Amino acid sequence: MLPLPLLLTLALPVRAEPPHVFGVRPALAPLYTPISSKTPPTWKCLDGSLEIPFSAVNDDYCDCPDGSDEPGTSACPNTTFYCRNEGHLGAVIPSSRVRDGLCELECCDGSDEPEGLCLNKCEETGREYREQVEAERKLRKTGSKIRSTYIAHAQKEKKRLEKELVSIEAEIAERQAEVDKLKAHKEKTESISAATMELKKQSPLYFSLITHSKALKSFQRVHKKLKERERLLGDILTGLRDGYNPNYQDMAVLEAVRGWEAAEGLPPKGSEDDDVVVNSPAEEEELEEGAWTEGQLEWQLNDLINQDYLDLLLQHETYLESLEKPSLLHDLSSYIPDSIRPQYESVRDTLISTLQSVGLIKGGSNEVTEEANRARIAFEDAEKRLRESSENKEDTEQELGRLFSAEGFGKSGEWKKLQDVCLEKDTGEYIYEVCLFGSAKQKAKTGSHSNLGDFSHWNTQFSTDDPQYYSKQYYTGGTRCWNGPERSLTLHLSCGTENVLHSVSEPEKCEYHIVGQTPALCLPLEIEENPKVEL
Ligand code: MAN
Repeated sequence: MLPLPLLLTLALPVRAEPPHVFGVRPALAPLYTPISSKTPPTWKCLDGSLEIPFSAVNDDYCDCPDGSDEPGTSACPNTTFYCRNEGHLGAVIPSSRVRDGLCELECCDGSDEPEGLCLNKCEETGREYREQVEAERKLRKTGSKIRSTYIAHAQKEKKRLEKELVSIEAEIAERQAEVDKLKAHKEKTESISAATMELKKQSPLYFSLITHSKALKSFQRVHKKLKERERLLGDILTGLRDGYNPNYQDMAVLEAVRGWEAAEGLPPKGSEDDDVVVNSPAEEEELEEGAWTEGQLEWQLNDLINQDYLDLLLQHETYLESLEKPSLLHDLSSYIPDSIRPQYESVRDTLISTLQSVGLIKGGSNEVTEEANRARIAFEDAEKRLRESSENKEDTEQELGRLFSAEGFGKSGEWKKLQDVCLEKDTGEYIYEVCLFGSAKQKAKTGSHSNLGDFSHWNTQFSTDDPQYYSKQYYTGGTRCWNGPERSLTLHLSCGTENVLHSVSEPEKCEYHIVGQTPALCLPLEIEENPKVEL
């Protein structure tokens, strides 16, 4: 144990205040009170493990296991030293930096080194610090006023969106009712139409058309088979004609070959040009007017067979009806004044369709089907309108949800005002454009531009309660860099009275950093962001 207490400064006892022990932060000062009942006075290590003479505190020898007896020296490892920095703010440094011959920046009073080694710069440092704090305070005061207008904007937006939601919900209810009504109408007309169609199918004309179609199909099948068989026989006879030996004088074979040659218009085998078709009997055949050629039979028969005969029947009925005289109900419209004709026609159509549905009057050809079609289209249109309203509702709900969410526009909605606000910075070579919460671009003066990405997230390294969370915006998924990653941008923001971009850098290829300011980050003065000094 060193005999002389080092750097132990006892303050004059003013109103029983605890002595000031060198290197002890003010909050812990009361714990360094000597036990005066003992002679000489003693002191207990802060962990309570040892009682040592008070003179052993700060004697540059480490007595306590927790190092608490040497707050003003570097004798104990892993302890801290407090410099009072009068005129400025007190600071805490590791004890290992005490009396190491270097003037610590944090200790502007030079108390970490023996007297005379370091100048006391606390007055100047304190003044500069206070000026800086004052400037920041003013900035924050002005900025936070602007920020509060942003918050007010978000609240207005909330009200607007809530109102919009109510009206969308009313619209949905209305459109849903319309869909239900039109659905019922559609189903009714469809069932009437289906029954009517069944009746129409009983028509002898339709029946005959279907029979014709079936017969044609059968002919087509048989024709196909015969063609195949003809091709096969042709191959056999051609083979026989090419390969038979005339020297055998086999009359049956000779007859077959000559017969084949005649049918195909081929010259007798053995003559010159015996491959050339001279006279095809098929080509000679003359077609009746309107008769189909073999090619037409091959290619167009299917179309005829697959025709929609029901549709044909309906067309036929329409044609017949066009020849008939219009009914009294239809005819009456020519006597109706123009001003009320639309109302009249609407009432008339409803009446006609009701009378038709109960069988009191004959439905015009296709009218039932057309009505069913109209009902289906009206129903589908109404359904589309309902879908649009539902999507609109979803979007509005999403917008509302994002408005006051930490991951969206902030818990107070302070960022909403800046949605799609575009800021620019001209660096000479490029103009950088950031549309907040939208996308970022690097625009070349030549007119071309590269996408630097879309807003993706805040600074998720911090919790949403930490103001640092909102100090960075990440834009990702931009245009891919040649031989490199997709372009991306980190926007570093701090409190300022304007929304502005100050500087741009590209520390890694195609990874851009932009530094800017915004009032959205100016918290009101009463909210302390980061208490600088622990007392
Ligand atoms: C362009 C710009 C640059 C980028 C290179 C990468 O010139 O987008 O910022 O570094 O492409 O090839």
